[in-house]
Amino acid sequence: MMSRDLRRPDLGAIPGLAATWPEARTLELFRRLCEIRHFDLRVRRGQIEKDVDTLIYLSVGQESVAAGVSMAMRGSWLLGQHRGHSFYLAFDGRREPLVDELLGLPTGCCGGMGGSPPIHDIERRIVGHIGLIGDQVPVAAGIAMARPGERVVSVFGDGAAEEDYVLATLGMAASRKLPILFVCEDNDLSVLTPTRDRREWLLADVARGFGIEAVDIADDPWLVAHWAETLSDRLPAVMNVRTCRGLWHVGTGSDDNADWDRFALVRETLAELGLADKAAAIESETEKGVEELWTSRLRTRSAK
Ligand SMILES: Cc1ncc(C[n+]2csc(CCOP(=O)(O)OP(=O)(O)O)c2C)c(N)n1
Ligand SMILES: [Mg+2]
Repeated sequence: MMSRDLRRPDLGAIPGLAATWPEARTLELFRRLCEIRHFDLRVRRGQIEKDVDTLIYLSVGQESVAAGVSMAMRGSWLLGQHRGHSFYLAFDGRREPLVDELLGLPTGCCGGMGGSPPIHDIERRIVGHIGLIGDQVPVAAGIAMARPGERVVSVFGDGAAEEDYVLATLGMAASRKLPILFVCEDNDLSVLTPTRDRREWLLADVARGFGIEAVDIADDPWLVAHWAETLSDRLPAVMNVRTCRGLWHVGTGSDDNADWDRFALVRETLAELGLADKAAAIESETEKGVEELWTSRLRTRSAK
């Protein structure tokens, strides 16, 4: 099976899954999605308006992966890649040092010098990325070995999945039974190169070859949360999640050619569940909260 054939918004779907969730849990899931989306849209605006002049990588379009995984794994160690605001927020990283970092303030989590890739909040077990794609995966294994009994989430892209040290780490995690949930945010792109021009193998097949349980699914957030929860008791495990990058690789541009619009699909499901009004209220609340945060940090910056 070629990777491209698996790029479908319903890959791995479990019909009726969302309807089995209690309303409060669904609304919490949607709140996390909205926080990520409105945060990154605000970062984008900040760069367009020249308040943000650092290196940024945005998760617009891919929000549901982090939101879904966090429903089961918040509190674990988290090692993400350069496109990491989504996981940082979903794993409850502190907001102010993140905004300050993007605004170039010394109170930022990297002293205002790093931009998106190295954002971290060690007290909350969120470890930053140095910029070499996939290198966070062996580091995640190191943390799992150094901290027996603590779970680790290791996030990487479909491009990074091709690095030898990522694949070697899967083998090691299998041999040592390390409690790591490996999450591949598979947007089918390494910068601008689609997967079909890079490889023919599937990450899930490779993982299974090592004896690791693996799923290959679309980014329906209920489905992502379902598998994160199911696999959290059977680690190590791999989730390859098909998702769509809504903006350019780096910065703020948009090429408007995403295979699907997950956020719109989630809104449709919420409407089917009779939750359209509550969802709309959550969306405007989170948007307002993000705006208030940015206004207050921008005010702090101009006072300096
Ligand atoms: C080891 C290494 N090789 C190459 C690069 C250059 N590079 C930066 S981002 C990127 C693509 C990453 O793709 P993916 O892992 O799928 O993440 P995405 O940007 O799609 O989220 C590449 C090749 C790098 N940073 N590190
Ligand atoms: Mg990619």
